[in-house]
Amino acid sequence: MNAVYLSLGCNMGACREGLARAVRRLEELEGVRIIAVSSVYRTEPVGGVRQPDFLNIAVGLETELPPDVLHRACRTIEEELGGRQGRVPMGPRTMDIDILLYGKKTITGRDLTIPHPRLRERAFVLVPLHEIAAAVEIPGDGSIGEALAGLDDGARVEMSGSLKETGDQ
Ligand code: PH2
Ligand code: MG
Ligand code: MG
Repeated sequence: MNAVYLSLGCNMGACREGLARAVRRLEELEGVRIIAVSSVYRTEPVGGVRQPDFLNIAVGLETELPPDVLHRACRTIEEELGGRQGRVPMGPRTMDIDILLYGKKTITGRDLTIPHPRLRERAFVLVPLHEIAAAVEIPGDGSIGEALAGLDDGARVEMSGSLKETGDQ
């Protein structure tokens, strides 16, 4: 069984509902068991264009699915939930699902790099991930807790309840 951590983000449409639906769709995948879901964080957009704040969460799961199969399944869920509209790089999207860590594996592929190449640089990824996986190791690179302690990202990240609560966005 592999412990896998994902980052989910949304800044278009009904995001809290969309994130909840995405988690349910992940749970429904054959061979996937959700082990942890972080709080919801309202986060300042990083990079790209002027755009609304994001809601971000981190999700931990156990799976036997190989990385490429899980990656395709995440793409399918993104598309079902509206995909990325406008296709602006780093731009607004209804659902983005990124694989951050896949057990102790490192993968450098054309479509998929694990650990996620910008994992250590982004508060909107590390803060939610730290909530559910502080002691988890980034292969060859220390723990999530150490990565967060060394983070140099002033971007705003605020806890904003859980997926079970209703809210705006
Ligand atoms: N995703 C991006 C680009 N910028 N900023 C925040 N705060 N949250 C995101 O999920 C995000 C982003 C591209 O995937
Ligand atoms: Mg992303
Ligand atoms: Mg993505």
